[in-house]
Amino acid sequence: MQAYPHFSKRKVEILDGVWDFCFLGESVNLDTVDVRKAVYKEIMPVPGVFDVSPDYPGKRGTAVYRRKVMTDPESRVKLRLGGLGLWARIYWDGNAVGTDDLPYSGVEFEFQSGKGAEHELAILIDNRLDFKRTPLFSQYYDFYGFGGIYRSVELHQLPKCSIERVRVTTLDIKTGLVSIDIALSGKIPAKFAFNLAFDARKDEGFCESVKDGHVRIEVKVPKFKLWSPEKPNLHTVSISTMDDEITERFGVRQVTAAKGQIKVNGRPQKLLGYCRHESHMEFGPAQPLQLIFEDLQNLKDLGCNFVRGTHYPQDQRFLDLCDQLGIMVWEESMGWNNYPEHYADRNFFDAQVRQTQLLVRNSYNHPCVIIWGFLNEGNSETESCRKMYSTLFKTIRSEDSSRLVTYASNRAERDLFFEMCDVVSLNTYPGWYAKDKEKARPLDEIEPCLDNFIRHMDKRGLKDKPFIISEIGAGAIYGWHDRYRVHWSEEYQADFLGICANYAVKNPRVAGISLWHFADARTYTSSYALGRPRTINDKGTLDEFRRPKMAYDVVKKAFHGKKNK
Ligand code: ADA
Repeated sequence: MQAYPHFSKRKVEILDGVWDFCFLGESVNLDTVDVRKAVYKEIMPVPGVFDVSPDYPGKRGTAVYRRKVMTDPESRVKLRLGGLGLWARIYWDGNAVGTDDLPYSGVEFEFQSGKGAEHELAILIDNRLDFKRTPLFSQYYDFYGFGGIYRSVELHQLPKCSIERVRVTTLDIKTGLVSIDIALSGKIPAKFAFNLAFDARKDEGFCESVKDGHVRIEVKVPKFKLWSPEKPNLHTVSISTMDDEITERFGVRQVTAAKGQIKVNGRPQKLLGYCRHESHMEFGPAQPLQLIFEDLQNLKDLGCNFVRGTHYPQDQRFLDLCDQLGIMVWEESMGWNNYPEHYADRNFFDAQVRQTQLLVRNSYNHPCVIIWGFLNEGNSETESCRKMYSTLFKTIRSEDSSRLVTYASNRAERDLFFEMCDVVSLNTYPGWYAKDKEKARPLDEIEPCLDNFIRHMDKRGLKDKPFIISEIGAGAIYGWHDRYRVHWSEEYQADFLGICANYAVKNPRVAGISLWHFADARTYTSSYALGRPRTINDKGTLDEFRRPKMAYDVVKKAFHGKKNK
């Protein structure tokens, strides 16, 4: 499955397959490394991560992937990478053409192909934990930092003037009026002549002035149908010239927040769902389509209409499928409990801004994405961190004013920045990381803790902002049962999630919930793992192989509006 956008006129080669592979070592100096000297005795799949493979399990170091590609001589080419980690440098015929320090981000590199038709493409990957090189990922994050090429790689041969992306923004849900923003690159004319066709219908000719490489027009989508979670109608728009054509898919829909509610096309939606990591014991983040699809089937079966894609930009195929299935998504850039010292670091600050901007640009046309987020559980209680938060809000809002913006806070009453949000989101673990360790029944902490926070919001004047419980959960080891219904047993987790899911369903002050989390996932392999049996974050309602735990049926009943006994 190739995610949107599609390009039907230019030469596009999907480079997925088997590449040559060489693991260079654990202490390679990246300033002096010469990829031309690599000796390729092995092969590896792309997409794929070497550190889940039986030959390199858990290995950290530097590796290089290589393959041959063909292009027309002296052509302008673009390499589109769906996402990789943790850090990469790209070489074309032995020369560096770009670096990527944004794990999971979709990135592009444009360059000249040079002489001849056959070329060597090499991607140097480094998955060592180094704050300087990869400021967005640190060892203490509670999810595994994989090494490899996570998603598809495409090579495009570009015409003289190429159509890069088209952004479609709904302006009026009554008439189907949308704005179309076409981004061009290469030899850009002062006036751009193109054809536009919705849903592969007859096209219409336009000739418009270009401003800063963009053409903007407003048009009505003929015979449009609104996108909603209940009826996920989609449209396509194709923009074409003599030598290039792009097709983007979009939905006509409007997202708003008012009086504590989140609305799609003016209709209140209660968001019921899960946080989900793109992680699997065998594939890491290089998810087969079948896995993504089955995860979504499970979520649908659970009664979910919402997924929070934690804690990084999501696979575009996942978002395409959510568009089709009517699952609303919160997508966020990467962060995990970052400190004021991180925000004070120029590299980190800059990488946050770049990844957040790319997040919005790459996923702009997905109607399923209704919320943008960033800095999961960052330090939002210290005044010196305000600049990082306000900059990210500004970054998103200057790219997109059609969605809601939030961040998942774990600072509760101490949080200083809720006022900046469209939606207030709280990660909280009463009854798990319990405050009162003397309590005989920690489950009793859950409802009062949530009630208290809602009272705090009201007192603070935040009553009109929708409230999402962005994380809440408890660990359970798959197959471990206990009549005491204690911590780590499937029984405890089922009781716990039952309380949370029912609370969210019944309480009108809760606009949404994303339970922590959908499926068990690999985490730390250091002593941070104490409290993470098997080095897995086992708060999944399904285990790491997607086997349902007891909580599955309990949540399913609650989300389907049925009362648990
Ligand atoms: C946090 C964090 C999650 C996970 C969770 C947990 O809320 O956002 O990524 O680490 O805690 O399992 O404790």
